Order: sequence, then C-alpha cells, then structure tokens
Amino acid sequence: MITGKRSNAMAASNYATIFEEEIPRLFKHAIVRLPGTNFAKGLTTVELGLPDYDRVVTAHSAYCQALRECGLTVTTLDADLRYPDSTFVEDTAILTPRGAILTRPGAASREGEVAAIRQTIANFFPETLEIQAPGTLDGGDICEAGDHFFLGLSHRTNETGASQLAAHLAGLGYTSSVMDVREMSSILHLKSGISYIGDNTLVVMEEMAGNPQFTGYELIRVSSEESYAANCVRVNDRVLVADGYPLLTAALVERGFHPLALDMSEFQKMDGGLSCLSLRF
Ligand code: CIR
Repeated sequence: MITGKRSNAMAASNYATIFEEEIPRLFKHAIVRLPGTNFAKGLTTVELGLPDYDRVVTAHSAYCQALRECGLTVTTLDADLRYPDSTFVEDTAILTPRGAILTRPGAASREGEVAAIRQTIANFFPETLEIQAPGTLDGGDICEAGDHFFLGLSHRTNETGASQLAAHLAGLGYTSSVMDVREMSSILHLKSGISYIGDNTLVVMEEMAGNPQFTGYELIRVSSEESYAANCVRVNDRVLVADGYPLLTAALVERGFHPLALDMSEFQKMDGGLSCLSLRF
C-alpha cells in the first residue's frame, strides 16, 4: 500500500528514515499448531455452540494456506491433546525482531503449553526471556505497534506479568504502556478489541476508540455489530480478517489495505481470534 503520506516521504530523500519507520515489518515465518480432536474441550466464555471438528480442521488449513500466500514459511506442530486450547499458539510467546519472550498463560489448563512449544521457539530464537511466577501473561494481551507495545491487563494477564514484560521489552529497546481491559466483559484479551495493522493505523472496537493512548494513530473504528472482527492481522501486504464483516472489510479497502477474509466461525466459538492461531516473525 502506498499512501499519500508515504509517497511524499519517498519523494523526499531526507525523509528516508521516516519512510523506513512506516514500513510494517516483514514476516518470514509463522508457527502454528494443528487443532486436536478435543478442541471443543477448551475454554470458552461465549455461548455459540460446540465447534464442528471437521470445519475447524478445514478453517485451520485455509488459515495456514493464507499465511503461505502472504509469503511465510509455516512450521506446523502436531496437535497436542494434553492442551485442547493449544492451537491458539499466540498466547505462549511474544516474538519481536529483537528477541523472544516466553509467556506464562493465565489459565491453569494452558500453563503447560509453553513447555510444549519452547524448543520450537528456541530453534529460531536461541536466547529467550521468560515471564516468571507469580506473573501471568497471555500473548493475546500484547499488541505490538511498531516500537511500542500495548500491554493489556485482563483476567489472564496480571500486573506482575505486564510489568515483567515491560522490563523485558525496555531491555530490547521498546516502549510499552498498560491498558486495563478487566472491566470489559465482552473481550477475553486486549487484542480481541484492537489490532495494529501498520502504517500508523489501529483497528479498534468502537467502545475502546476514545482511549487517550490512541492519540496520534489513524483509527479504523469497528462498530459494535462487527466487534469480533477487530482482531485482525497485518501479514506483509495483506490484512487477514474474519469473513462475514463487510463494514470493516470495506473500511480497510477504502484506506488502501488489502484484506484477505478467512472463516473464523469455529474458532470464535472457543473465544479465539485470527491473531491467536499463529506466532509470526
Ligand atoms: C482460551 O480461552 O484461552 C482459548 N479458548 C482462546 C484463546 C484465544 N487466544 C487469543 O485470542 N490470543
């Protein structure tokens, strides 16, 4: 996407640095985990019925294919029946261009997922930092926006976990700020409500759009009837979005983004969003 702002920057060579900062970082790899046959035994707070396993597998496969179409090499881990929620790999780590931080998921049933993915992450990031007890933190609460990270406090991520992560990120040269979403019963994680899609643009649920921390960003507001779609993912030239949310899709196109719609209905039944199905780096 070449915006007017970016075209101007391209024309003026002394703004080369600004231009570079505006390029969203290029992802080359993704890690995913196949959903297990006991996927429906995972945690959920919504009452949308039980997911259909065949449809889960088909949708997961389409998701992986979309990542490949975006140019990523996908590492696919076997299903892990010990952890029905383990296909939501995003919650286990924060991967940045400057280093990886393993999390400590806030739900007891998911704690072991980190040990199960540790070696795979170590294959790409030889030195990893970690969130330690009593800190808890789910990757779904962490929204990267260039060199700044929004850290969600939720019923999964506690203040200790967020402050440990803030210290780790500061050590890697990133800034961060905390956003408390514990009172927002409609979302599980911060990133259920906001997504950074590059080009200084945040996709934000309408009820969060007034947050002063978003000053200076371009906002794409997601209306309440489409709030599930606020969790979307910029992957190189495309923005992966949940299928069936025409207002957001149109708003993305209008701003020059290239949405790629994916069926998320079965994952939604388990409180899962698009971002949580992969770790991208
Ligand atoms: C859970 O409750 O932990 C899973 N059923 C859903 C996790 C979704 N993760 C995410 O959005 N990052």
